[in-house]
Amino acid sequence: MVSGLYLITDNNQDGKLLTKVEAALTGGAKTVQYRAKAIRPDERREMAEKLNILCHNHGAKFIINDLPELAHEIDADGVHLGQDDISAVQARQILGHNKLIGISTHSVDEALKAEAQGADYIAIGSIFPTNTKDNTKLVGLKALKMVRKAVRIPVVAIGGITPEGAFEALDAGADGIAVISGIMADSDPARAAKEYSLLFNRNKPAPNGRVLTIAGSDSSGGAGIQADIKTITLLGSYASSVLTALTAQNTLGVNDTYMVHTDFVIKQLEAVLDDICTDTVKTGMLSWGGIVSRVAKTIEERSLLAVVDPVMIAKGGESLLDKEAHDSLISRLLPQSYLLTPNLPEVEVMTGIEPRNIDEMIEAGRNLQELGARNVLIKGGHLSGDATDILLMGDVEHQLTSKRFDTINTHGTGCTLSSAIATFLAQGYPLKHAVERGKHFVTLAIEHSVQIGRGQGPVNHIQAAMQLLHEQASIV
Ligand code: 3NM
Repeated sequence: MVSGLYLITDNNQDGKLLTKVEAALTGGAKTVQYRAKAIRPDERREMAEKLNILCHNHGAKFIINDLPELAHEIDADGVHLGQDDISAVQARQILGHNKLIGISTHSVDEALKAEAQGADYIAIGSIFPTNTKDNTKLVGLKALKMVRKAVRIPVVAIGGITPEGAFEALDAGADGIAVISGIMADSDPARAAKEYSLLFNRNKPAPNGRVLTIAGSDSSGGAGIQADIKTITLLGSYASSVLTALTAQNTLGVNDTYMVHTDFVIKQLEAVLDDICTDTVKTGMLSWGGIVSRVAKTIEERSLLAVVDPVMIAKGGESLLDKEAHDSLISRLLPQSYLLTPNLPEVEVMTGIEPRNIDEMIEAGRNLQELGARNVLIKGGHLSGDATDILLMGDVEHQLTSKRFDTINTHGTGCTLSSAIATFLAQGYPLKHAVERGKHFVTLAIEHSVQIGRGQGPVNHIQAAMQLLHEQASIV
């Protein structure tokens, strides 16, 4: 069965093809199609043999474009044919019954014909505009939906598919998502592949998605690892945790802090990652430079998708990190973050810009991307008026606004937001959806806060989660 992320290679990537395909396989690609047009036959065969071994080592299928003889010679898993290539019947004679035959289609008629000829799966495209292939026909999501209804074999959507587009194609019934430029042209193909792969977690039974939080303990239960575990669990995912520090605190303040030794932080991290693994990571207070750089190294080595809440400044304005931790955060962790979620004082510490309006927030966000953050969410809660956040996704920017509530019970909002986003990503929502849902969740949690303790109390995770369930039930 062909399903999940389907990577297509289009050229030799300046000699980096094997490295990039390996990265995509690490990121979760389930099938690789080798599409090598302008290349000498002996070089093509040599590369195909290497890719075949690589895919099989990662438990992925390897398919050759257009050439059933080559697929047969190197014992690949199958062949993919265009409408002008040899027929599926002829390809079957060459390959036998145990191999896969895929056919490119552009309409219900072509899809039905491919199924009747014995195709094991079909590709349908182009779903969105693409610059990667000349002369493709734009068929759109509507054709994908109709084709999905018309045939029983797996349907792979292709053409111009970004993660947001993939989310829509999966809604339209696609079993697989085929991607070239979204992964091969990305400077970080492993994380790009992971971003697409996580979309297939959608609709799994609870706990759906695994989220690892790396943060400090808040004995009052409102923030830190406690807020993270409540958020992740109440939203329906599996929470694992690595503790970096213990605090003795309540709603009135932090009385004392007990640091966890860096080696023990890393032991916890490796124990989780070597066994249950995780779909996404959320980092909160990392305390010292040693912890920051070793956590960053692990995130890099394993190409983890990390939501980094750069906890640097307490609500009262005092610094929570020493100089070394602060420097490591900027030089080591920031370049490893899939999404960085600073508030305005943290933006100022990291960029030197003190944003006073939306334009300055965008400018500072671009600086953070230049420092290496893949995506940035700047939280505008410290400005007056409605709470407007800026999301920078690659070169696209979005403004997300929510109502401000008149309450002092906002302890734990940053932890709650970043772990909610990490949770929705792990459940198969693409970034913009995950951020919107996370923001909605934290807004509900602030709106429903009740007075717990005598000081700045916690937000209400349980009411927010119940409200979300209620909203979802009324949509269904
Ligand atoms: N076939 P990208 S579109 C190889 O419509 C191919 O059949 C298509 O590349 C079809 O992910 C396409 O960069 C190109 O848009 C897909």
